[in-house]
Amino acid sequence: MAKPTKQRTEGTPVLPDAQRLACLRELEKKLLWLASWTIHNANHERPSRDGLKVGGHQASCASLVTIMTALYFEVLRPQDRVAVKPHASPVFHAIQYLLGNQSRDKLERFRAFGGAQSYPSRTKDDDDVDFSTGSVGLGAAMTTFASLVQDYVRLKDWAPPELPEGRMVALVGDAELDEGNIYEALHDGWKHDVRNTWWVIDYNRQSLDAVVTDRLFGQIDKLFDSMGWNVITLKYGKMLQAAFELPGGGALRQWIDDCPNSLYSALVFKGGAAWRQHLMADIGHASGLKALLDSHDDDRLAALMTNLAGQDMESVLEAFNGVDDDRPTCFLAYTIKGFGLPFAGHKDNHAGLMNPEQMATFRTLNRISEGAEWDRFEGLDLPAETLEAFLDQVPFAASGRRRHTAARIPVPVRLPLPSADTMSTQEGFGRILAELARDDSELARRIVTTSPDVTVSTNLGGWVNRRGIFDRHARDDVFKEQKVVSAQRWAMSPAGQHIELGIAENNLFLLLGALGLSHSLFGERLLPIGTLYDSFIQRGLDALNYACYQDARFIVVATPSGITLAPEGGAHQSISTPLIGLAQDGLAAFEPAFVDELAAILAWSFDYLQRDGTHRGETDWLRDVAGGSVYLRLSTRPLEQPKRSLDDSLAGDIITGGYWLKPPAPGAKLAIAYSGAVAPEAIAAHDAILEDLPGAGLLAVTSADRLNAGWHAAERARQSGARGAQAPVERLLAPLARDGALVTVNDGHPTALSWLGAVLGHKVQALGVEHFGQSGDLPDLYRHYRLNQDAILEACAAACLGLLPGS
Ligand SMILES: Cc1ncc(C[n+]2csc(CCOP(=O)(O)OP(=O)(O)O)c2C)c(N)n1
Ligand SMILES: [Mg+2]
Repeated sequence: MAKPTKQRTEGTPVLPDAQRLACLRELEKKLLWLASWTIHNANHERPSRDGLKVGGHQASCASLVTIMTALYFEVLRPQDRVAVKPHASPVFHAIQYLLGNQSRDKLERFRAFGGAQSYPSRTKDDDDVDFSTGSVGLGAAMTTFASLVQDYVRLKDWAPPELPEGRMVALVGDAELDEGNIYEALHDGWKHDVRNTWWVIDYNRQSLDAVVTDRLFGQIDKLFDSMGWNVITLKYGKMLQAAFELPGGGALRQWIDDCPNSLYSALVFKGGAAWRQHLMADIGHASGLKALLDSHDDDRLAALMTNLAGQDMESVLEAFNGVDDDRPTCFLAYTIKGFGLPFAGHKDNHAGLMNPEQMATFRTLNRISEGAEWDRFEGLDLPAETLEAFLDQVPFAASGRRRHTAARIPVPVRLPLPSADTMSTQEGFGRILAELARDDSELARRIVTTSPDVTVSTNLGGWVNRRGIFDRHARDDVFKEQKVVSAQRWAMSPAGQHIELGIAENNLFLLLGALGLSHSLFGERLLPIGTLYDSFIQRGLDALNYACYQDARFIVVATPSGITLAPEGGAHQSISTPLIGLAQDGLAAFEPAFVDELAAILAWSFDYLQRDGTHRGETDWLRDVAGGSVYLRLSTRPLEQPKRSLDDSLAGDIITGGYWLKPPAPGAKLAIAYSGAVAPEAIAAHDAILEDLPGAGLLAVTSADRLNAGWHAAERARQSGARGAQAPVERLLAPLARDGALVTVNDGHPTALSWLGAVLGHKVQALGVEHFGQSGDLPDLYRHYRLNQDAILEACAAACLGLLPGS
């Protein structure tokens, strides 16, 4: 469905074909050496201090060396972005080493502290990784969404003029296609008419444990074709193609086509004599076959039979250079895992490492002398100057650093505050965004929202009605045209600012990841907001983790949440998400109770998303200098709103993570701490206690995550000698008597707040939800799960009586 458009004219190779090919073949050889040596060095040459195997994947690297040589040294342009198959990381680092962007020191410390990372990492490596990879399947999917984001930015005419349209390229292990997220991404990609995306499948027919099912290629072919992709199969290399033209060649081709993957792999491992024996036994009677085989000695026969197009430089270049349109394209590249290494084709080769003897043989083969292992051109046939000159003209490296930056979008200190006596945080969120949508500000223009089919039910409708839905093509709202009354106006156009996704939550987080890297990938800042039901965060959790790991910047609004979602019941009622909020790195989690708190948090979040300072260590308690993403856990429970106007100090406390809604008297023996939608129960219980304990405090925890982070940071700082360090939560709890008690209450796992007792050593009675919810109304559910006023009072009584086990 994507319309092909001719797009690249630049980058015509400067060298004659034969010379170019010769250089590429030399570099291909060098990459295989360097990748293998990097892993060998880490495992055998570097002293081990802990007895752990260091690991690395020499066979997986060998599988992709030809393809990566062709891509990086000829085909790619600086504007292209690549997700490299995770276990081909050493090949990537070696490429950057040859291009002068990676140091020898980092290669020598591959998989060691501060060295090149085991799997390419945007944040931990410094040699220009475009997309981190590691959890298989996610890198590939990420390219699809990055391509969508590229279109979003370009269709708004924002793209910097000097930055041409790029291709989003994924180098994908064939077993990665087992991951369900691949299919979800293809499906949503199809809906969005994705283009400029290449997936190169390293079809070595091996995974970690095993050889893959026979004839998988047929499935792959059909699948990509059905999703509107162009499929280019690279099966036979030039040598085999030539052999097929000889007498007996037809039979040979048929034999290979029919050969089960396992047998092919086993014969690859066994070598020339085994090939000959098998071929003779199976098709020796075919006319011309024996002569064809006899014209090859064992080594040459092995070379012929393993001449697959994915590892044949000419075939690979032909395939890549032959594409001149923007259709999404899948290259199904036949390869051999471990090609060129002693365990080529062996089914157990995934984590296999060459032993020192095998490495010595490999070294001889590569003509590498002792001490010259890291020399860039040692052992190659072409002179170093020729190769150096070739590397100097590599188009991919032409413009130096490929990461971009974007100016900050100004954010007002306060956002418009919806007025209503009673409101839920979810409704407040929708109204704040709808109000922003009226605005002609840069902030409003740069916000992009997305949701996996829960746009309306998470209250984004108002925003979408004003800002429209993004689509590469203008599409009318048929319901509106037909005068069917609806509150939702869903016209689509390139100007729209909401990207509607199918239900797959994985795709939501991958899209947020891509949108949240727009400033770095495409030089244009976006402020992405994604909404989903809180319980379904877990459905997309790995993609959320993946987005955070790349340091993408976004706001995820999860609503509704907890058993407060009362009638919906059961597994829709999230329990553990507050703990995800606490533990997920790169994500500041908030659970406000009131809409004025939410407005303050949102305003801060838009700024926090854009920060990029260097984390200052333990004195930067909350990592506020470096910035990050934000998770808001909201609710549909309408709450009476406090009548107050937030001053800067209170707004600051809300961002820090908590404030005293009712401050305790100095030396108070009791305080109730609550988060989110259970505020009315906490407030009522607190009121009731005041008769007996007039000094009791009521602590509103807006971000358990940030309070907790600050506490741990302060502890670490004191351990390291900064004796005066004090965390915000320590300051907050300081007025309470040391032998006082805390009752904590939240609609989620109680551990999210119960740690508060450990800060200064207060006894804790923790209320929360530990078991699956069920349908009901709030009185029944809060009673059953012990979140109601009575339960809080009982907990307060137990706390004051100091009830301990056995007492
Ligand atoms: C989500 C996830 N599950 C499991 C793994 C562990 N793992 C790493 S590589 C691999 C097999 C990959 O096979 P393939 O994609 O075909 O790559 P090849 O090494 O054959 O090129 C597995 C299971 C992982 N990295 N990520
Ligand atoms: Mg494989």
